[in-house]
This record gives sequence, C-alpha cells and structure tokens, in this order.
Amino acid sequence: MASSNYTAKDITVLEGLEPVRKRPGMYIGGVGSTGLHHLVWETLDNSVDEAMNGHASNIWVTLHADGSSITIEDDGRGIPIDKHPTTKKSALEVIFTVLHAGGKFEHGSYKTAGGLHGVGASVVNALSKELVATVKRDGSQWEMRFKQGKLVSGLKKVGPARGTGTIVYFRPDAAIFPKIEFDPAIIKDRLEVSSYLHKGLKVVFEDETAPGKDGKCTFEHTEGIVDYLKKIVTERGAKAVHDAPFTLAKDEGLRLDLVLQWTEATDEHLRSYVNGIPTGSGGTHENGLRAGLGKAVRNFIETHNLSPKGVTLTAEDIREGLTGVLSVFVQEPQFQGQTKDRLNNPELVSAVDGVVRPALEHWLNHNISVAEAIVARIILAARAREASRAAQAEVSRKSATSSRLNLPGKLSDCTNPTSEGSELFIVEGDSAGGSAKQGRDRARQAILPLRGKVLNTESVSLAKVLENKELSDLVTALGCGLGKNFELDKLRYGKIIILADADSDGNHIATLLLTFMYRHLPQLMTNGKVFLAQPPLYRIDIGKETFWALDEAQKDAILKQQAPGKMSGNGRATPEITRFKGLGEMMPKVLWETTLNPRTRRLLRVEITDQITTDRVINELMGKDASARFRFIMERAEEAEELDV
Ligand code: 0RA
Repeated sequence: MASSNYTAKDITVLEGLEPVRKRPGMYIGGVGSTGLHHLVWETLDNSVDEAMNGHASNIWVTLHADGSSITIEDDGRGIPIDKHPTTKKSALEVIFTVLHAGGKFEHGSYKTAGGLHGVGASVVNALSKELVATVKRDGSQWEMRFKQGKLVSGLKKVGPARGTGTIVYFRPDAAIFPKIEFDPAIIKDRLEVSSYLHKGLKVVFEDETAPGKDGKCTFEHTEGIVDYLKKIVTERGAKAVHDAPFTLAKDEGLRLDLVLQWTEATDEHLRSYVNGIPTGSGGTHENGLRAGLGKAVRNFIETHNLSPKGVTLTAEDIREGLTGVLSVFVQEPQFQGQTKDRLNNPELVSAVDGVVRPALEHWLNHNISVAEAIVARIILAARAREASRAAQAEVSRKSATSSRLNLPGKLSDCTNPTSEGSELFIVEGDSAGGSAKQGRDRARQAILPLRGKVLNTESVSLAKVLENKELSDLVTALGCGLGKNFELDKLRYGKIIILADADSDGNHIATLLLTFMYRHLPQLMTNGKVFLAQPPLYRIDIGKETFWALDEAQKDAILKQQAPGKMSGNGRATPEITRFKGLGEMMPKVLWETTLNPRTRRLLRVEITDQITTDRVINELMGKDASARFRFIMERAEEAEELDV
C-alpha cells in the first residue's frame, strides 16, 4: 500500500480563508469567549511546538492595554521567509493565508497542534481585523501585515535583528466576535499549565491591562509535571504515602508524561491533558491509565503474596488518595461531550495502558518498601470501605428487634425506636457510664461508654479512623454512616451529647470526639445535632438547699449570693462544698438531676460558625500540647448557643 500511503501523507489541502470567516464555529468551536481565547491557544501552540522541538526556550505573551489584542513571541528559528517553489510565495505568507491540512513546513518533525482542529495560524489570521507577523532571521527583522486574513503589505525588512524568533500580533475582528475581551486569568492559567506540561519551557506573561507588579509573571518549571504534582498535593493538604512520585516520560510513538503519588486523602485526584488542553471529563487516555494502573498494582500484590484476607480490593480502593497528572500528545485528537473536554480516540486506551502497566509494575518491583506502603494504603482503603459499609448496613433502626443484635455490646440503647426525641450520651469511662445508665430516662436516653483511647483523627485517613474500636462503635451506634456514605435520615438519635468530666482529661476527650465528628461527620454539626453536656464540678449544700456549680467562678458566685459575709456566726448554716473528682463519683440520681434531666440540665450546642477558621484552628491545635486543645474546647463551648436551661 506504499502508493496510497504516499498520497495520503503528502497531499496538502490548500484552501483560501473564506470558509473560515463564513463559518468560524467550524474552526474554533464558536465566537464566544471560548472561541476568542482559542485564537490565543492556536498561536501559542505554534510557539510551544517550536520549543518542544528543541528550537525555542522562551515564550513571551502580552495582553495589550486595550484588552482585545495579543502578542506572542518566541525565540525559535523564525518562520521561514523564503519563496515557496511552486506557489512563488514566501513561506511566511503561505502559513498565514492558506488553510492547510498537511505538514508541509514541518520538515518531518511531527506537529501535534493542540487546537480544536489543529488548523493554526491561518485561522487566527482569517478572524483577525489586523495581524502582524514579524520574523527574526539571518540578522534581519522581517514583517508582513494582514487584515481579515488578506495580505496588506508584502514581506518587508524592517531592521537588523539579533538572534532568531517569531512575533505574532493580532487583534480579533469585531465583525466575527460580538465581544472582544480577553480574560487575563484564563490566559494566565493556561500559560502556567503549559509551563508545567513542557518541562523547562519559560513563559512570561505581561498583562498590560493590569500594569504594576501584578502585571507580569514568569512560569518556568524545571521538573515539569513533577512540580505540578507537588503543587497539587500541597494545595490539597494531602499527606503523601511515599516521597518520590512515580514518573513516566515517553517520546516515541505516543508522547506521554505521567506522574503519580498516593496520598492519605480519601479521594482520587487526576488532572489530564491532551496536547496541553485540559480534559476535565477524562476520556480514553484516562481509561487506559486506570486500566494499566489497576493491572500493575494487582500483579504486584499477587506476585508478592500481599492479598489481604477477608476483603476484595476494588479498582477504587487501588486509586483512593491517588494524585496524578497525565499529559498525552495525540496527532488527531477527537474531543467529545458538551464542553469538548473528553478525549474519544479509541486507540488511546490500549496505547496508554500498554505503556503504563509495565513501567509501573517495574517501578513497584524496584521500590519494594514504597510499593508495600502503597499496598498497605490500598488495603486500608478496602477495609475502611468494608467497615463503613458494614457500619451502615448493620445499623438500621427500622425494626427494633432485628437491628439491636448488631449494635455495639456496650451501648445501652433507649426504648424509643425513632430518632425524634431520643438522645445518645457518649460518656467517658465505665463508672460514669454506669451512673449514667442507671440515672437516665431509659425511654429516650441511650448511653455509649467509651473505654479505650479515642484516636486523634486529625490528618488520619478514614481507614485508620475505623480501625479504632471506640470510634467504629460510635459510628455503628449513630447508624448514619460517615464520610461519603453519610445519610442524615439514618441517624438513630435526635441529639448526640458528649458527656465528659469537667477537667482537662475530659476536655481532651471531648475535643478528640469533636475533631472526629468535624472531619468525618460534619453534617451532624451543620445540622445542630451535637451537644456538650455540662456536668457540675461542685456541689454546695447550704442547710436544706443544694446548689450545683459548673466551675470555680460559679461556685464563688453561689457562695457570695447565698452566704454573704462571714460563713458562720450570722445564723445561717455553713455551706458544705463537695468537689466531684469525676462523673463516676456522682450518684445516678445526682447525675440525672444535674446533667441528664432535660428540665434542669444545661447543654451547649456545638456550632460551626466559620468553616475555614474552624478548619485551620483544628489543624493547628490538634497534635500540639494539651493546654492548647483545652483552651480550644473551652472557647468554643462558651461561644456556643445555650439550650435547655
Ligand atoms: C515552519 C518551518 C520552520 C519553522 C517554523 C515553521 C516555525 C513556525 C512558528 C510559529 C510560531 N513560531 C514559529 N517558529 C517556527 C523551520 C525553519 C527552519 O528550518 O529554519
């Protein structure tokens, strides 16, 4: 088939630019903002290609003060200006005035234009009111001017030049675009991503619409997408499971760049690009990556006998916490979907799979300790999924008798089978739990004593959280699942009340519980379901009367009010003060009166008033000294709204 190959490859379809002006949407996808910016991407791609073929290392992009014209310059070889043998026109003129579907000027170096149709410079020219192409070659600077795609002045030598390069200035045509206003933020984002996707490329953006220090920025990343991945992982605040990411760079046949790192985040975060264009909806290249990745990891697990017992790993388990960047360059990309951001070339599935699987498997086998950490992360994900599913499935309050069996053994449930009006007290310690169990209103109040240590859940994956018996029992008792599987409707109680000692240990435990709920069951807080009970610290008996004080200050206030002046010799009884060492010391009846009874108790509702601040404060305080935690809980508690006084 040599002859047909020859014709298919070498025929260049030459056409005038009229069709572009008649139907611009066919070439740039539309005449709205996306189409308008497409002109920039087309022009940029030509310079990026020159850089990627090793001829340019700098690109300068200037958005002019009018906001509606752009200059893109590179220090490449400069577009050739010599006369084309058959057309007798300068190569520069042909590139800008002829719609070409072939790579005539590419001299065999393969071009992967990122544009929607890869039609390039002539389309930009056709849709511009004015375009000036300047070339620096052979010590001179040459210029050619166009209007609406038509040559207005032939090749002119405009002066001497140092070095080589191409400068394209264009101003889109208002007859084509209803609104001509370039968005500096869109351009900036694109340039930054370009600098990551093309390792070593330096892109300078000058925004003359915002002069001053905001106006100019330089993007350059010597480590390319590895730098990009670092930025993404840092931005997302995800702790990495291993230090050095997996990297893969391939240049022959399919050009592919890939970087992967597993983190303790609970979701998967992959950014993919085709010819520098973001593919937010994924597509065949992403499918190929997932297939290859899944097979590589499974093969590694099997050959090293690392399969977990009692749980089957799903594809999602393998990718939990995975963060990555995939960039491929495809000769004729076909985009699909509403926003044309899904790659549809079927051959990419096996192409990417075929490259990723052996490379990743090789990497895993040569980095055994890293690979084992990744496998441990994957197994944990599977166990967490199982635990979360089980916690949800097992606890259903629908039928009191059948579900009771699966509730944690230490839970003393209430008899009221609906969440309405029922309350769960999470009580620190067994003896306090015992008092609470005896003193409670059995119909409406359930008691869950916490025996073991509650895990500090800040910056711990859901998987690890659910390994903690105390917390997984709590989740089971609540019945509403957690994380992605949270369902408020399934919550078994109307109020979740933390009942901890009024000392620093108690505050510590309450803080750990609140941190856990804030991170994994935030809907409980945003729906106002979480409360702090306020057990008294002092009992004050004066004659036949008994008073309770929550703290030192309240005790003093009561004493002042009830026994002014000297404590004796004025005819009044001497106050008798008892300080409770812990909830466990309290008689069930006393606990009922002071802390449990809705008519007499005081509850503090936990509220999240400012999501971002709360997030930061928890992040900062948890893991530091206990006194900081203590202050945190007291401050929050005092800010909280008072209920049931
Ligand atoms: C065709 C051939 C050569 C360079 C280019 C095009 C070229 C195009 C653009 C567009 C923007 N910047 C560019 N830089 C170069 C090769 C010329 C040679 O062999 O000297």
